[in-house]
Amino acid sequence: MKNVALITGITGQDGSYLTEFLLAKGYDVHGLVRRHSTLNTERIEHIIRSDYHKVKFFLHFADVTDSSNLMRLVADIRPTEVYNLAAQSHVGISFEVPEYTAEATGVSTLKLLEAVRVNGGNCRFYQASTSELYGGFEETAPQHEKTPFYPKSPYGAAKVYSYWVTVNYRESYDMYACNGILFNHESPRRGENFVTRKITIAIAKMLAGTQEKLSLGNMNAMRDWGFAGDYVEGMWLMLRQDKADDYVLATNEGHTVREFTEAAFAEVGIKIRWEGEGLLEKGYDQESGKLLVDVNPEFYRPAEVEYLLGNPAKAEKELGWKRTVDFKGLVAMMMEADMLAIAGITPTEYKERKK
Ligand code: NAP
Ligand code: F7E
Repeated sequence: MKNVALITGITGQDGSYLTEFLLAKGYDVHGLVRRHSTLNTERIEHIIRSDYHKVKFFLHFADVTDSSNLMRLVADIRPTEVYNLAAQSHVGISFEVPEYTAEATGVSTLKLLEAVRVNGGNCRFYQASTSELYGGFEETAPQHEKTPFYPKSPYGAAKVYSYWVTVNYRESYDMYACNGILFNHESPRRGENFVTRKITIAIAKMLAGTQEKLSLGNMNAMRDWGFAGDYVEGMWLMLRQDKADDYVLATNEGHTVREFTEAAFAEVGIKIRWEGEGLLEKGYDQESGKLLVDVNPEFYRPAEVEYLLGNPAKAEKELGWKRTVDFKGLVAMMMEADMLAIAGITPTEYKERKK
């Protein structure tokens, strides 16, 4: 039987890596794209321009809040695997647009599951669940598949709904439906307003002379950051098992936002000297004394998830999943990509600078 994947959120970070991964495995890939007034296909532009387009790779206009649209597309495409990656995925912004987040990140999962069920229910379903389910529950860190949920944002709450409705469809209708509970994963394709990419872009711009300083929110927040390319393989592995189940993907290595910032500056040869605390904390170039980092309360959230650290033991044992990029490798990859793209440096110049 032909492998046919349907990906919601194909224009996002994970959607783009997953598409490359599945096309390389010989899948037909169908992706749902929202209508925008500006171009939003930057991350998959290279695939649109490749020989795959309209042969093995197909795009369809859709919005995951529109159930009639989903119903029709599932009926037309007849996917063998569905990867539900679409979401309003920014935690901070979910406080600004809570109702829309509930629709796009929560109820839309029910709409897609229902579209699959009504159309026969016999394809495999991946739900993009998240470490934000755990939110404020730090006691048993590293968090794992059995850690209780305590979401701390409209985004987290919407994802809790999606998690449980996926389990519910598995148990009620015997559907092959899995939750991948993924801890933060990043890449040079990460959205520009997530903290890691915000940092690497800011440093590249500062070195190009087009930005003065980097302003951040809570620098004590700790995250378990992995590489997105590793995590999409985990999604696919979850759909290869005899029985559907839920799995954590993480690195079990935690770093604060401050440590990420230091590591990113270190990649371009700058050592940071920190002074002050909380809102008054500032980071200076140790050599020149120039102010490089400060804190702006604009980037604080009404409720913060302070500490996320994941235990991927179940995925490692049952799926054979293993991450290939560590924290230092991830920071280096992201910093280099933004230096080449933004600071206009050639790979040779970048290597020279790093010596
Ligand atoms: P992302 O870069 O923000 O991509 C989100 C995707 O969803 C984009 O393609 C976006 O389309 C699409 N989308 C949003 N609202 C939609 C709507 N109403 N209808 C149709 N499409 C819509 O997110 P990501 O980092 O790739 O993450 C993928 C999924 O994993 C998300 O569900 C996220 O919540 C979840 N997750 C991410 C992480 C992480 O660390 N990256 C960790 C755990 C879970 P546009 O391009 O049109 O905006
Ligand atoms: O924040 C702190 C912020 O926005 C990380 C999404 O993919 O991962 C992501 O959610 C931490 C938070 O990601 C700034 O307060 C400080 O503590 O990069 P982020 P996130 O909120 O962890 C999870 C797993 C998902 O599922 C989500 O979809 O960094 N922080 N200063 C800041 N964050 C941002 N964005 N901007 C700052 O200036």
